[in-house]
Amino acid sequence: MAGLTRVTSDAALDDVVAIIERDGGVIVEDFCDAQTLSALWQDLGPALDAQGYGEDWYNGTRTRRVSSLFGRTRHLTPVVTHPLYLGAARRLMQKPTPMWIGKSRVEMTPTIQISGTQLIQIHPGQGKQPLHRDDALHLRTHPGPHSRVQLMLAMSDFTAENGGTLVIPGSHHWDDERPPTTEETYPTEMPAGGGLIWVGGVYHGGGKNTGTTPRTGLTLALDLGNLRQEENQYLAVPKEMVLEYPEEVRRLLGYDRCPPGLGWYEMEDPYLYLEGEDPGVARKAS
Ligand SMILES: O=C(O)CCC(=O)C(=O)O
Repeated sequence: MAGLTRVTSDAALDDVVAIIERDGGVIVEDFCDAQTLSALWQDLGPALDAQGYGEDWYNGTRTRRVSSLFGRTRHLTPVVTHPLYLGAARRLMQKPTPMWIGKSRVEMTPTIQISGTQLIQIHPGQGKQPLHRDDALHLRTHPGPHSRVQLMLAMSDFTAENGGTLVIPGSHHWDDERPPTTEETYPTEMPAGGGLIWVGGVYHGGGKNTGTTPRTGLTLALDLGNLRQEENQYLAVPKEMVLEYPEEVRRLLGYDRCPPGLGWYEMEDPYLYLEGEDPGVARKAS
């Protein structure tokens, strides 16, 4: 097959979900508006400039990475709640799961949550990253149900020369015996503001930068709510900043309870703790 299908933000969610199910990913050419992109650069650019290169072959010795993104900028809400990204993530992962509780046959629908966040700047001279599946973090076997939907927002133009993410379309259908090869990859080419959305079972990796300028991407992962978050969002985002986000984002950051009962605090929805009095503090004081 050819590279990934390209759509624009006004594409129908049903169509985008069908493309992702088939190919494992899609490119949304106009994912992020120029104002948001510029605000993200303003907040995150200095941290990137202050960061040294990675020190190992996987993270890249000519690559700079910055994490804790929801704690460093207040401009990620339109990115994580983009209707095609969040919409596709919900449709692909939040599948009702039937179970018996006593004599009752019930269905439970899992939540989803923000997992890892990183700004990744690949500099000239950086070689290609080993191809991998991001859901391997959760020791998943393949093929199987989707447990991660990832986004790469192009903060600068992505080209074949400057290290645009290499993707093997359709590889989420493969089993765990078939190895990925560079020959099967397609580079992600998209203008700054474009977004690559892909599922965790797709083989991909950062490309080789043979150009003269760095390539910068902002990546976010949404995972099923019953899995451990890749990045510890409770430490990455100070509580005062969590409170500045709308309810949907606070819940995505992990202040939510995944049915039937994961993540509770004092036997309640942890979201209640954010705004109200902390029952744990009251208990410790008594
Ligand atoms: O930077 C990229 O294009 C992909 C990076 C990636 O897949 C990773 O670091 O795990």
